[in-house]
Amino acid sequence: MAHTTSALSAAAADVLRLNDRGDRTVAAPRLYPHQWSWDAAFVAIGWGTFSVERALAELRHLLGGQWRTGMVPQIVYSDEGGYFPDVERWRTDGVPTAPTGARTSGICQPAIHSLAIWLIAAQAERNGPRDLELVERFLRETFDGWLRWHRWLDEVRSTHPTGLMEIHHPWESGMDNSPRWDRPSAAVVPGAMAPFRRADTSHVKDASERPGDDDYDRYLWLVEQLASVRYDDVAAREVIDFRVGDVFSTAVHALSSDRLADLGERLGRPDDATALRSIAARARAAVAATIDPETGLARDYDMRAEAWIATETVGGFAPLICGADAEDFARLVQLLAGERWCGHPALAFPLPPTTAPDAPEFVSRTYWRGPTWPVISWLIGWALQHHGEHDLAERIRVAGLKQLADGTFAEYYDSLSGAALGSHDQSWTAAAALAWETERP
Ligand code: 9WN
Repeated sequence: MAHTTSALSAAAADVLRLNDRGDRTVAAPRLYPHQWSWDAAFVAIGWGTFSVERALAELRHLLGGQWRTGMVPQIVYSDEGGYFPDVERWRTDGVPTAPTGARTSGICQPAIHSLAIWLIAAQAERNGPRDLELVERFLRETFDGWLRWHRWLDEVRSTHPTGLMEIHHPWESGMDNSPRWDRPSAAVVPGAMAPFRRADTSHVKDASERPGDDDYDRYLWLVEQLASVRYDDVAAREVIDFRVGDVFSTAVHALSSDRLADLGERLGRPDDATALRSIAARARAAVAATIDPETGLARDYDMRAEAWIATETVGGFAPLICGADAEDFARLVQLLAGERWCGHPALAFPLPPTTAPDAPEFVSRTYWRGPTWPVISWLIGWALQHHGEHDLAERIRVAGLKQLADGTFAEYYDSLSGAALGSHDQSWTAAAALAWETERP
């Protein structure tokens, strides 16, 4: 059923309600029955369009899973079953740095949360004093937690000479089987471990939409390696087969650190705001330094092989997320709008596919190897708008809403046929619809 725009917002809000578990939202009804870190941030943006209170509860719940190190974990588990790896597989129970009040995985995801808080605060300002008071209280109570998260990413995860944020598992990037990780993943050689059975392929019937079994062997092996050092950040660097500087996560960190600095100023924490501005500046400079002079795209860095990773993926547009100097920025805008990317004639919608359609690694329906992900389109569009690129931002918003008018709220879409893929009723897809509707000029 095709949705008109206001009906789309109503249907999107229904998806959030369907996946609502009171103070947290499951990422998808069956495939992802827990709270995921970056999903929760997008989802909070969605909730914020019609309930600031519920949006803040989402982020509060996620922060309840924060590690003593400052890490905000990739998954805060609920008691619902049906997902693998289950929490036991992580062996985080009893790890000295793990939280005691929540059961979590042992890795993280991109730090988009402070952008979410910033957007929710802006919505509260439009709504009036009651919501503003909720945001002020939320900030007083949680600012230190978000600050510790950003400091940990800076002090512990950004120590490599490239200044890029270091990840130890493809899941930490949120773009699990992206061609970005093909080369470093080839160096991951799974050893002996307890057998396992995947749950995802029983929910998503066409296995070609998901990562492969060999990907999963590597994912689980990396979990073994991290668990073997009990998630000690320094020891992990020594044992882990996968050590990569993730340029997209670095850009997200830069963007969010700036937004948290804005919030710190508002809260009367000028010193913390200054520290956050420096973190943002360092991360932004690291992103800029990765730009391939030939293609204009930003690159990841394989820290074990000591080599740049120059795949043509959406990760290459990282400087658009955090801002860059005018020349680099303009070149990327042109590239994104052009025939190799959004303007590619074979695309169902003029939206950024996760891999360039003419790149050899492109597969239009396989997870992060080519489909379009609405939240990624939304984030890029928001950043373009924020940096003054209104035309392209608006074109992405309009196309994004058209894509979502099928009402499936799919996890991702075949970038060539436009078919809905993965889970339906995916929470962050509903959130993207709500955010786009709210940004209507
Ligand atoms: C592993 C929840 C998550 C997203 C990720 C996406 C997918 C998990 C999985 O689902 O990853 O984290 O089991 O496939 O890749 O970005 O946060 O929606």
